[in-house]
Amino acid sequence: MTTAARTVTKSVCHLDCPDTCSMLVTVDGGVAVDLRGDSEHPFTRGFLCQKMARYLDRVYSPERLLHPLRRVGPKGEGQFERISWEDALGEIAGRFAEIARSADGPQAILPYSFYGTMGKLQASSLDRRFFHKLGATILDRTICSTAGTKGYEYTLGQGRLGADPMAVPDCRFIVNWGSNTANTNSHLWSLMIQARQKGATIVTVDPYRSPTAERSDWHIQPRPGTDAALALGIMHVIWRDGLQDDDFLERGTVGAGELRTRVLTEYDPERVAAITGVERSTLESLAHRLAREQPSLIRLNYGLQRHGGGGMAVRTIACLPALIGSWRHPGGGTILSTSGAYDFDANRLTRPDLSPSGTRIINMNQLAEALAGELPGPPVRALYVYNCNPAAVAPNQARVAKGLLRDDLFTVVHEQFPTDTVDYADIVLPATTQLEHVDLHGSYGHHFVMLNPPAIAPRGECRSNNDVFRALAARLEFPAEQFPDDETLMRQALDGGPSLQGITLERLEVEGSIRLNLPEHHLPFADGRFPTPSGKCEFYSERMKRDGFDPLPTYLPPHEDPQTRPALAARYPFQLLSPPRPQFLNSTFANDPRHRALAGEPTIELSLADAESLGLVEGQWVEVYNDRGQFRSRVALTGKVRPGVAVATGIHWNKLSPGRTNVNSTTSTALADMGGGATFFDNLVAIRPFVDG
Ligand SMILES: Nc1nc2c(c(=O)[nH]1)N[C@H]1C(S)=C(S)[C@@H](COP(=O)(O)OP(=O)(O)OC[C@H]3O[C@@H](n4cnc5c(=O)[nH]c(N)nc54)[C@H](O)[C@@H]3O)O[C@H]1N2
Ligand SMILES: Nc1nc2c(c(=O)[nH]1)N[C@H]1C(S)=C(S)[C@@H](COP(=O)(O)OP(=O)(O)OC[C@H]3O[C@@H](n4cnc5c(=O)[nH]c(N)nc54)[C@H](O)[C@@H]3O)O[C@H]1N2
Ligand code: SF4
Ligand SMILES: [Mo]
Repeated sequence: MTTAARTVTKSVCHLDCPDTCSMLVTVDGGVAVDLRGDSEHPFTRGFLCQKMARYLDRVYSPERLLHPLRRVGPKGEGQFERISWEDALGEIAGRFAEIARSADGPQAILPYSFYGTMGKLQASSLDRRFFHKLGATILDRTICSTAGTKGYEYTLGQGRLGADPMAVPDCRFIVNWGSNTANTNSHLWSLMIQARQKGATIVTVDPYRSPTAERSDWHIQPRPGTDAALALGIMHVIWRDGLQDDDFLERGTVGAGELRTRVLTEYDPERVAAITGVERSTLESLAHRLAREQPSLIRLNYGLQRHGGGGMAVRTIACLPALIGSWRHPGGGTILSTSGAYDFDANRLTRPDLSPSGTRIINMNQLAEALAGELPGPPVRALYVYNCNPAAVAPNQARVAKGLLRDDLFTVVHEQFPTDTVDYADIVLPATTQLEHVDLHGSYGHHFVMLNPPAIAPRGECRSNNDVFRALAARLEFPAEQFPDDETLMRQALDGGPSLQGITLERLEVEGSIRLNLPEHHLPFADGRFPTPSGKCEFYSERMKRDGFDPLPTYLPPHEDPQTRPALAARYPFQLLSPPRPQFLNSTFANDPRHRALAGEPTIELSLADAESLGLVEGQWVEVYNDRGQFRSRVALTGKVRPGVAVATGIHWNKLSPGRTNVNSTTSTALADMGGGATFFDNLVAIRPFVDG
């Protein structure tokens, strides 16, 4: 056939990114030939980021997994033979059934997934139903955002609600707090630039001069993990100088008196400077401008919460807008996530009721411990990985790898590419990409519901996550009505609460993207009412007290803090941050030749003073290490960190890294204070020259 029509499909970017872009895919003769940002979409505004601009190279990459595979060599070596879907599904169903019947029971099976795709269907619908029905261990998906979400929720009553991103051009003072917005939320960044064109100031609070800090008007560089102390110092200055919004405090908060006493007595600018390294004059000026230049906005992101006290830090910063009344103004307040505005019926999609009560829950950050049999309950005998690459992204890689090498572990990996994790699989299943399957999307950075119809046929024998779970459910003779088709699932998801009223599949099929039923500028807390137990912003939280936390905002130092753990810091003197490179989306694209070329080799950024005292020079190969492990990288003297801090951007694949280990060889499985969150950036390391051989 040579004359198939040229069509344009409206697709949705599936990546774990707040922007959830609308994309136009041109298909000619069944082949996608062009992909670009949708210029009519109010948030996408016609551009995609550098990661997705060449997504078609990924879809048509010769490295794609196209057929089911069975392991033929030793674990970890990635040697496979092609098998049929029949054989692959038969083997998986057979092994699962056998484990479920054994004395260990179905909880010996562990699903392991994250948001390789954010789609409602392919990320979290039939997968959850399948493992619930099977009685498998429940995975607590904590690797990204749970610490801060919990802290934010204690304070404001909803972990995923805040200022309206579309109102950001009206802001006067914008703080990117632990947020590399220019790279990780580039469409919000462009709205910040619009605000700047109208006179706003853009500030970034980050221990690293990130690309966002570089492009900001003002960069404030605290010591890692000390953000709560900085926020408490801001409160001190605000109350001391009478810049608070007394009316909002009165109407909209509880515990203002107690908090005021605490910050005035305990968090004077000298003490805050000693903890954070931020000078008194900087703190005072930041506090004054944040309070006075309204609307002021704090874009809180995930960087600052990957520390021992990350939940408390977010909780503390989330108190600031109520103190200064910025919730009153369009664009004012904080933005952590917007996903709480969507009234999708998540339980209807995931059916937690199918899971036997009392089923074990495993925190995904503790995969190393789970595979080593160190957690309560039966041993993990089977692991089913999808939407995730734990053999590159999970902390304490040496122990994760040791677990994955276990001969008695049956591992299934459903993937698009031969990742680090695939190398450990017993059975590999080939996954469709976003252009090859259907999905329904919300967002955590805007307020549109979006439909992603398939634009092209699946490549090779690839199947979507839901297609595989339907097939496995059939083999295990689970009731067919619990595993319906994707259209039924989309209708169930859309049959939710008020923000979705009138948003139907039929409308989405025509319009592609529809804004939630919200006022033009959504001002969730302008009236001083919050969905907390008290109905106010809780400076004092009875729930936190009950859960064993300080009920008032406070500073909790990092687990691996040079100030409070000097003996550890004497051995491992650098606080190592490992945020993603702009070219990679976590470990996605880290195998793409073009993205890799742009990203360059693994680097460790150090201050000149530290490099000199270690006798290290630009470009030299070093080994970065601690008790958990080591990885190699080149010294980069970029002037972007202060002494005592190091930055290794990632996430490189282990097998494509020199020495075959990446930064997560050094990161810890210790949990944050709240939500079982990860502590990737709470990581003391030492650095020595790498000597080959
Ligand atoms: N290009 C790109 N975009 C992405 C991603 C990606 O991998 N690549 N990942 C997506 C995902 S899954 C997520 S969760 C988001 C993450 O979005 P962000 O939170 O913006 O991402 P990070 O780069 O992890 O962290 C932001 C900044 O926090 C800083 N930071 C580290 N520790 C501290 C601290 O103690 N205090 C303060 N104030 N700052 C600190 C880091 O130096 C970093 O520059 O981005 C999403 N978007
Ligand atoms: N040191 C350090 N470690 C980190 C972080 C950090 O900043 N520093 N960031 C952490 C954060 S915030 C996160 S969110 C995690 C992310 O970690 P992961 O969730 O592992 O994210 P990715 O590395 O993007 O891997 C997602 C995988 O899903 C696959 N995939 C995509 N779509 C589909 C699909 O439809 N079906 C199937 N079966 N597979 C699909 C992709 O091919 C890709 O390999 O990493 C964490 N790890
Ligand atoms: S900005 Fe985010 S949503 Fe948009 S194309 Fe890039 S990764 Fe996808
Ligand atoms: Mo994330």
